[in-house]
Amino acid sequence: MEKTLVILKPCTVQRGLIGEIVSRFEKKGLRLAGMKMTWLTDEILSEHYAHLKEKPFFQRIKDAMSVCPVIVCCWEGVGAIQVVRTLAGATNGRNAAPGTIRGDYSMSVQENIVHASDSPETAAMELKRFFNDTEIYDYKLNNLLSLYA
Ligand code: YYY
Ligand code: MG
Repeated sequence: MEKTLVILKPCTVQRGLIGEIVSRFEKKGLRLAGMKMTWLTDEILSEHYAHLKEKPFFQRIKDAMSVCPVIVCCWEGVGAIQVVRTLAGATNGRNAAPGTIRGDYSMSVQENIVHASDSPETAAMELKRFFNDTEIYDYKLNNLLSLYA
């Protein structure tokens, strides 16, 4: 089953939207395989945004990503990487379609609520970057058992 990395960015923590955004992924039917709060360092952000290091906004996004702790999540499901990208919506919140996370909660390109891995290769790399193997949990979702056992 496919796994992908989502980061709930500092803007999401600051605005009190953690629960609402996690709820979007839960309601869609993705399985939460890992989750933690962590304060991202300049070092890990330089690695994470290495593909943008020539951009004029490189330092600005690293600063924005480290104003407070973030929530890193591993979501699992069939085609989870693309499913999560579709739920997230276009990078710029002003262009993102209504109904997407960014479309519903963001008016900004930088403060756009979530990071989501964009391919199987980056998902594998990014999950390794933010989680140890022991922090990713394999368990079955069984709604009836959870309700009545
Ligand atoms: O994958 P996604 O987050 O949709 O966009 P990327 O092109 O990978 O850019 C990463 C991150 O950089 C974006 O979520 C906001 C920020 N950013 C920005 O602040 N200004 C831009 N013009 C482009 C991207
Ligand atoms: Mg990206």
